[in-house]
Amino acid sequence: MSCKFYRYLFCLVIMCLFFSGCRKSAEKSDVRNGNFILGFSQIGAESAWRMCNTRSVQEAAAAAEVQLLFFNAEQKQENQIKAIRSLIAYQVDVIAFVPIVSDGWEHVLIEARDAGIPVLICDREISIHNDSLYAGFIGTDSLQQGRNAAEFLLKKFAPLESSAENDDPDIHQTEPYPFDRPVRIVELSGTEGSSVAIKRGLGFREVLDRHHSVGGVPEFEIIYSKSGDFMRSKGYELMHSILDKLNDIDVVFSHNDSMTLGAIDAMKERDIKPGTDIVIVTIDAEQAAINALERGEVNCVVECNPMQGPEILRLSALLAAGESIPRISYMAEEVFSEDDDLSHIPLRGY
Ligand code: GYE
Repeated sequence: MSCKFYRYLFCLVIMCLFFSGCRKSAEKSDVRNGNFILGFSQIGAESAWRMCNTRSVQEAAAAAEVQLLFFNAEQKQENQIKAIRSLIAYQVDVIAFVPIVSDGWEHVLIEARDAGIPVLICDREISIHNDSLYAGFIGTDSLQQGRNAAEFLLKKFAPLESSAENDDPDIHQTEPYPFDRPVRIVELSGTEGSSVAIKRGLGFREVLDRHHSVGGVPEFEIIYSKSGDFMRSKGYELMHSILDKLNDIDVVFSHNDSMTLGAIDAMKERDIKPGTDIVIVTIDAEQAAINALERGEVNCVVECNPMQGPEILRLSALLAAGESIPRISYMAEEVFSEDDDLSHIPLRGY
């Protein structure tokens, strides 16, 4: 066969590969009646919260009969960037993704913009110079979650006489606290560089820093902080290593329930009574954490709502139809603590 033939054959193969990987332009015309293709890049499956978040998106897409191209990045940002590039090549109508960390998204978002594909940021936030590169954010207010965690501690460690003055019988006071030293707090933080870990830590410190010692009420001191990557196994290992080197720990503030449950396992192995010997404040509100709250092993659970699927599909449908969406949409969330009537808490579903 001549060289010319093989050249034609090669071009033919490339053309078939390219068009087989891309949508037919005719399909694009369906987007206005809700038939669109949503590309979704998820972080992984590091916690019960994350797996519920994934189910929520998949179930919402199925209910809306929207074609979902779903990628699991297995905790790697480079896998998310590859997935987004594949979704651009496939010419999906909308790209939604959960940024595992805040930085490093500028280039791939420019590629999505140049391909004319709107992007919805979900759950965690990104920090980029040009925020016109994404259409909007739907997720949880992690700064407020950190604040809520600290507000509980201000109540928990308020001087006994002040709660007597408030006549608030529902405030569970610790035993008369040795007010001769600050309250010593250990922080199990989330994935380093993730917006949720950064903002939960900021919100927590902002409230504690506002509080100052009045009439002998102790300051609050974060004596140790380290990332457990939102994972139960790392929360367990971290708590054991902390207990090996630190004494007089009054509080564990954990950025998610998975790490908290691991930390509780470690405490129990050392005959430390979680929730009594060490006050525990945790974020997410998965069922296992609510159960621990009911057993008195946790003192406060700050809700972080993973059921974002319906909102993600609703906002994506607007984007697919060429509509604009709010820049920021927060999920509704509450705080559950030992001072509440826990019987009203609905089953969590995760
Ligand atoms: O708190 C944790 C998950 O990004 C808000 O990530 C989410 C966090 C959540 O692994 O359980």
